[in-house]
Amino acid sequence: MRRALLALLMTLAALPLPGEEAPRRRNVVVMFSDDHALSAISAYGRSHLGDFARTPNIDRLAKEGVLFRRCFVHNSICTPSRAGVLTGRHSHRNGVYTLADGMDVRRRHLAHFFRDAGYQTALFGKWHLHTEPQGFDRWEVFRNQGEYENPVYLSPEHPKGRQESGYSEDLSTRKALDWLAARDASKPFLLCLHFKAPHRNWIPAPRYRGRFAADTIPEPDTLMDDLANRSVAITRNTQTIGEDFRLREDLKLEPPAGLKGPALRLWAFRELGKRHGGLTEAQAAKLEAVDETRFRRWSYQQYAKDYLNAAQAVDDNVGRVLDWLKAAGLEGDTVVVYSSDQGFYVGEHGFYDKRWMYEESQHMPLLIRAPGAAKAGTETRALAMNLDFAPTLLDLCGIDAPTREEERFDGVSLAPLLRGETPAGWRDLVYYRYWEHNSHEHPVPGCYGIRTATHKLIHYHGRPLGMKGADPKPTAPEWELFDLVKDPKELRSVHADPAYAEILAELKRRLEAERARIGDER
Ligand code: SGN
Ligand code: CA
Repeated sequence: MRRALLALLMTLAALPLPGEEAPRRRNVVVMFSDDHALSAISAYGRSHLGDFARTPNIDRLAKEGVLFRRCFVHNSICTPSRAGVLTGRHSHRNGVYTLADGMDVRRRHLAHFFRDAGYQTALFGKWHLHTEPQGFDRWEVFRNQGEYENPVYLSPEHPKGRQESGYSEDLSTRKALDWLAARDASKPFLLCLHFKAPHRNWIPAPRYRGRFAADTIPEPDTLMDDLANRSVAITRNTQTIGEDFRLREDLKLEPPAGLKGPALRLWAFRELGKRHGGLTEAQAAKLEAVDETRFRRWSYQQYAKDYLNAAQAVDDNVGRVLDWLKAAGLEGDTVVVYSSDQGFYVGEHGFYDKRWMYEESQHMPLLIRAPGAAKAGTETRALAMNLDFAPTLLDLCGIDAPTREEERFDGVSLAPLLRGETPAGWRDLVYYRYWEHNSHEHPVPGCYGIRTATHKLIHYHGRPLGMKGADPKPTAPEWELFDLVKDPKELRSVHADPAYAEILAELKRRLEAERARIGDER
């Protein structure tokens, strides 16, 4: 009897008092783009792209939420980054090392954890984890990278895909909003809207095609980087603007049939000169040899314009989702995240693409709006990672993190940072590992390293390790050490500078300790 009475009292104590709100079950919207560089997001401040990079809708999230200045990816390539976001685990702990690895369909991740807690879950847009998405009540995804125009969507009803007409980002967003409108309003939701843009080959929505045609986009001051004073590896890159572009797909040129080799390149140089160098037909015809500097600078104009124009549709659609949430009265109950699978080079070091552990590609944008849980309009410089997204979202929604060994997170919840608190003992480094040793399209040797608030240590270990898609040939090991305070653009590795001997030894010790801590010792 006494026990029953006690149980009743305890139940009553757990109920909200009159006038007190029941614990809220927040909804979650994750908007995740592909290859969106911080330099192209105006919330991050003025970059070399100046006023040409304007993202008013993503910037709303900065005004109403928290902007993370130092969020880094654990492996700067699409498929592994996405697996890291979903599982909260490093590559060696989720089995997705390279672009060629699929997500094991038995592996439980973010969507399962939300669904188990009573959430409705949905995913629209890019997936790129090769196997069929699991854990989502509803999904419609691109096959592999997907297409910008008239994309094919795979879904449970159309496992082989069905083509739709329109522009990728607008279509995926329409699907997401339709799903929201038709959802069961008595349950909370997790919506993942994964954009395709601004991935190569940077095809803008029709409404932005030709925008900036008459303008000159400012160049980064490292566009003509000679790549001296760094690893041998960086000099062997094949992601240099101009030189490593395809004339048709990347430069949007239409070469006449029959032209090949040097004659074709000279033709392209003249065309670029007319389009981006202000040359008349007669002036262009007088160009007798390709000038590599001008070839890169003119190619950069084409690239930067296409990149910014493709990214604009992402921003538009972020705005559509934010407007919808507001109109539906859900703004105050919904956590909104904006991020991208990694950073990207928009001309820095003369590059496009990612993969390297240098700042532009290791860096991820991250903005989180969480009414009641995040201090609006603030920013943090604490070290964050993509592996933290899943723990953070569960935490914000009051869902326990998984405790099974094979599901336990490597990342941690960013919730204290959202409240403006940096807990004592917060991580003082982030670990990075790229496994796709010299894969054919853009060879970057397998490497691992750490980034602290002030330094970056990178080790190209040279071992292919039998990774899918990697080159089986080993390479000579190399080190790079950057002093991010004195050399934020990473133009001079100081690993062999005697003045840094002590710092180097200390960072090598910390790197080994981190590898041992997370069990990544291959
Ligand atoms: C494609 C691109 C590459 C890019 C990879 C990986 N070439 O292969 O430039 O590095 O995707 O991108 S393309 O000519 O086909 O566009 S990722 O976003 O999936 O990691
Ligand atoms: Ca990507």
